[in-house]
Amino acid sequence: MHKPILIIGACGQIGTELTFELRNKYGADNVIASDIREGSDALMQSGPFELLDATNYSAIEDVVMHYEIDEVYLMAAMLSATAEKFPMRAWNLNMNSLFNILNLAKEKKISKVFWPSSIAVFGPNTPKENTPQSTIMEPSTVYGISKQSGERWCEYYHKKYGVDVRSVRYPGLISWKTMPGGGTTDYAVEIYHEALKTGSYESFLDKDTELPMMYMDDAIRATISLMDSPSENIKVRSSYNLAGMNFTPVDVAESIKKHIPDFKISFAPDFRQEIADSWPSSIDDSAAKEEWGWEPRFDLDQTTDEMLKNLKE
Ligand code: AKB
Repeated sequence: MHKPILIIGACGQIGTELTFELRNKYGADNVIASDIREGSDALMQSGPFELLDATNYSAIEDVVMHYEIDEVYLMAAMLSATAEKFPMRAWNLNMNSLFNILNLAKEKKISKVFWPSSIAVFGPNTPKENTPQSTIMEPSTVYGISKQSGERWCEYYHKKYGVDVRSVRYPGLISWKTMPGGGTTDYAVEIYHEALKTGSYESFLDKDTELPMMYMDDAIRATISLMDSPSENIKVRSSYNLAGMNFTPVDVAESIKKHIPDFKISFAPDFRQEIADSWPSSIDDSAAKEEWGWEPRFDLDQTTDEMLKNLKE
């Protein structure tokens, strides 16, 4: 039987789906969901839940001891667009939560950690096309700075203290179960909701802004597969590049038009354009493919099919 797992930030976009999937795989009682607020009824009713502040070390330690937690997935974070508005709050949340979990692992109170990084670790001086695993990283956003620092700390805790920490650099994630909150890639979820509701969408990113994206099922599969891989296969202890598909707002609109021919898109770029312009447009994820067998399954048209079908229901 798998040892108990704690998910911190379980009510967010990734956390919700990760909780369902891990509960399916390891049994509901083995997966403790936690967040600073309660989540959807479906999530709250699917297994144990604790209200938990990711920045409160002793509260996390109490939950870890109480449930005899072995693995922690730390999904709580402030995303790129919101972090530009609240830089110090973002820094405190994104860094203190990570230190809390790394220190619990250093003290051998837990044995494995998953922590999400992001394509935001890259910056305007990074090669934009097929961005390599190791390259220039000069993030120009608060969120990107916190994720890049986090990566350095993960690698440091692994090398110095033997902490088994694993991470991927998520691209923009597209899902129908939970809305994203405060990200720059959120347009790629909103557009499907608006296509069904009003038949049109005003994009806050410009028409030819190409970004790396991924359907949530692929992201969850990547996360669990990385955590299931033998430790010796995991050579990268900062964070792995992870790619699914790349597209622009126009590409999504064209894909939606195959189902809703009258769909209209317009463009009104706001402050998030500058953030998007500093990020890669495509990612080289060969290290993840070679070291732990990563392979994406969903392209843009398959994502559109899934999104429209499920949102309609
Ligand atoms: C964001 O837009 O901030 C996130 C991310 C790419 O990490 N979706």
